[in-house]
Amino acid sequence: MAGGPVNEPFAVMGVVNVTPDSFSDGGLYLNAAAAIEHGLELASEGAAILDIGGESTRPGALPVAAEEELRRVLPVISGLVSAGMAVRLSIDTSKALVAAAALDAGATLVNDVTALRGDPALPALIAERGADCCLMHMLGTPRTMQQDPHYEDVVDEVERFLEERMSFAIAAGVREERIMLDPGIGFGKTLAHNLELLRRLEQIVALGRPVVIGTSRKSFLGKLTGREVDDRLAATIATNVLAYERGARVFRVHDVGPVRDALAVAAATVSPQWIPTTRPKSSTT
Ligand code: HH2
Repeated sequence: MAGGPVNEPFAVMGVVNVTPDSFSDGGLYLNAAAAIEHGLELASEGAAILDIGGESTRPGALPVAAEEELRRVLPVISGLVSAGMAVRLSIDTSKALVAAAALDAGATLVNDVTALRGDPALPALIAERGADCCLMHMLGTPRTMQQDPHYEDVVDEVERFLEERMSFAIAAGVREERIMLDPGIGFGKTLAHNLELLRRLEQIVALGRPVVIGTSRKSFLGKLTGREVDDRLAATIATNVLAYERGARVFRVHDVGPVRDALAVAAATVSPQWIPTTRPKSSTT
């Protein structure tokens, strides 16, 4: 599952939001040509996966009809496939109708932030197509999730939820080796919950499936640094490196190049049997 362009022991998943209202890049890539160009740029920076989404899940976001979501994402997936890059395409959706068309067009991974609780037709579709899927934890719905989220022990509860969702997916016919798990940073979590999940990420890694982590530019990083959404790259890198060290292997980010560099250094340090093959143009000490 992990494994980027030069057999990296991690995979960077570049975000391509084809939406007017995503929290950090809403409206920038609503036009298909701009979204395709952005996807190609992220691929050239070293993304192993591109995650294409047509519906924002930011706190307070309203649902989008399947037809509109399809209108946004399908030309982008087709355009990226036609460009013939060696990058896997993921569809960020909870709707079977959208996932089916995306898989037909060349996507191979379904990233469902509801962890198969949103559309009863989605589990069978993923099973039949033999697609990979990412199951993510979220408390409530995007409209309500940040209204005073509460847990007895956030890590225990997220772990139990992901274990149950994985069993559900397997019972629906999804092969275990197709499943990735995501603790859902920022989805019904306070700053303290997000930090606790990152601190004890090994507990989620112990479930035995590749762990996806999505901290990129999120508001808890703004709370910690006082920085606006377009100025949170350093904070994003810190969380991704920490998550790698604790066993996460797929990193969903907006800024692929810098995060990939940071992960290459982290991976070479933590797993010395892997060293990157990239050579700089000039040598320095
Ligand atoms: N975060 C977002 C969307 N999808 N999927 C997974 N698996 N994990 C995440 O952490 C995750 C996700 C939110 O980020 P973004 O897509 O940039 O914003 P928006 O939902 O506003 O489009």
